[in-house]
Amino acid sequence: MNLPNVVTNSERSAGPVSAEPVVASAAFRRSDAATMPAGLRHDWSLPEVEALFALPFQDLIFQAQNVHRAHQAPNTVQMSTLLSVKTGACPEDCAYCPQSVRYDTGLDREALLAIEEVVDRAQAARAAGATRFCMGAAWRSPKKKDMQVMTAMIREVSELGMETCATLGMLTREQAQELKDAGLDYYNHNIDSSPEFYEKIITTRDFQDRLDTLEAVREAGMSVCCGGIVGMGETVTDRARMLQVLANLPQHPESVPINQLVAVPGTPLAEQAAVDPFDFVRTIAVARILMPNSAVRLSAGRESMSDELQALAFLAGANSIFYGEKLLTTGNPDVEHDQQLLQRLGMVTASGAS
Ligand code: SAM
Ligand code: DTB
Ligand code: SF4
Repeated sequence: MNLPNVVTNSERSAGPVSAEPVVASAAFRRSDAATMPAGLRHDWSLPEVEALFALPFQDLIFQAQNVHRAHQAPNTVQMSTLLSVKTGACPEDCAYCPQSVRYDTGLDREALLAIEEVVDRAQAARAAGATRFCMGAAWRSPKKKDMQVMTAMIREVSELGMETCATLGMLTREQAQELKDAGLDYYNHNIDSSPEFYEKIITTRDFQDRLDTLEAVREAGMSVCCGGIVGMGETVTDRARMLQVLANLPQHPESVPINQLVAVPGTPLAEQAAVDPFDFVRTIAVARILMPNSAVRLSAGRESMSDELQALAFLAGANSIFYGEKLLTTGNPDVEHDQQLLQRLGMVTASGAS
């Protein structure tokens, strides 16, 4: 797949923009969401995207909020809970990642978890209000024996009535189809940054490998979760390029996680200076404008963000979070704190809880 600029028929479907109050669970179905009469765009030029980044902050947020209100249920957040089902000892060299075998981050490697334990954790996540359960594994790509366990695991989590997501590294077409057949709804595979910056942070695979897996996931009929990381030392142009690539895919990812780098001691990016919070929010706002029907997820890094900054990210168009005390190996805000925050902001979750 080489970044074509095609609008798919499913994305052309126009519909009325609802101004009704929100019943979150129904309103969040993006397939029902209204699209602009002209359809979604897949032909963004880099100067156009850079021009959005260059807008005065308030103009950008205003534009993002307008797009958000026209395409998404306002005041609503979708919550996914993550679980690392296989931790550490990954052969890849992603400079941001505490799970790479190449960096001494003090992380204990763990074997693939037992299916019963994963199902217990998924049940607990559902009880706490998560609607999607995302299983992550520190693999370059899954092996045959891994696929046998993962497909059985996905079947069981799916039977709980939750949406399922997995992030297991690169997939062949056959593997993508096997996961789909097991009931997997979403596959997370991030492009992480611009094609140009990518080789500065990862040398063990290339950007095209990521695009090939994304294409395999699409062909198998799964929803795509694909985003990246802000704060690795990339330029604003790199951020614009990353979002341009995502928006110009044949179909926008249904879910776009925007992670703020969690600078983990022992990784090559441990000493990376923190990103300006307004620049982080700008990235969310531009993602919202470019991909109006997608869920934009305020992802890693929330533990170090103030409530006010998170509120600003929601105002800029974020409408999804990772929910639960842990991401994969690093911390995330307490469930109680998140529930309080949503309540203080008058936000409801996709499951209808406040
Ligand atoms: N091994 C699989 C892969 O790389 O595709 C799946 C797991 S990997 C940990 C999933 C994503 O987590 C990465 O693509 C990256 O975007 C994000 N991530 C990993 N470490 C991070 C960090 N320290 N800060 C922010 N995001 C991070
Ligand atoms: C994504 O974009 N972010 C999540 C999920 N997809 C798999 C992972 C964040 C990981 C942060 C570092 C850690 O906890 O290990
Ligand atoms: Fe491995 Fe994924 Fe971490 Fe890269 S991001 S080192 S592929 S677990």
